[in-house]
Amino acid sequence: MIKVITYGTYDLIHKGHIRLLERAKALGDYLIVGVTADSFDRERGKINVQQPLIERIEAVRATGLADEIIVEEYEGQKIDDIKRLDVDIFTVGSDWEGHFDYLKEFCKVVYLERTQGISSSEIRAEKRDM
Ligand code: C2G
Repeated sequence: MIKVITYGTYDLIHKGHIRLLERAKALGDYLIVGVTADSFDRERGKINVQQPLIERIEAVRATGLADEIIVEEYEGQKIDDIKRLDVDIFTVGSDWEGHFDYLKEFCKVVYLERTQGISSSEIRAEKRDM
């Protein structure tokens, strides 16, 4: 069984996120999605997140694409998760190209093309203008 892992905030879930999860799932047999804890997002400079962790987890669950959902709470957790969960493939969007190459020591790393023209920031801006 090929195990795939991917991570993200998944704020105001949109087509770009869903396309990413669909392609991540298609890379293997079992998809683990790491949803970032509110505190971890703040720590990494994401201060505009609209939905609390529980709502973002629920939105990922509702896609029906994740076989397992975990919470990402600290820098360096990816290595621990990959080892602990016996992951074969780590994947993330191409906006992160090169950034996670250090994980190649532990599993295969695949960057999937980011969907153009949609982002949580744009959705947040549209909501503000309404
Ligand atoms: N994504 C995409 N197309 C978009 C927007 C996002 O393919 N238009 C992808 C991102 O590349 C990422 C996933 O959807 O793989 C989740 O995106 P975010 O919620 O913005 O999460 P991010 O900040 O990219 O967190 O540890 C966290 C991870 O490193 C990624």
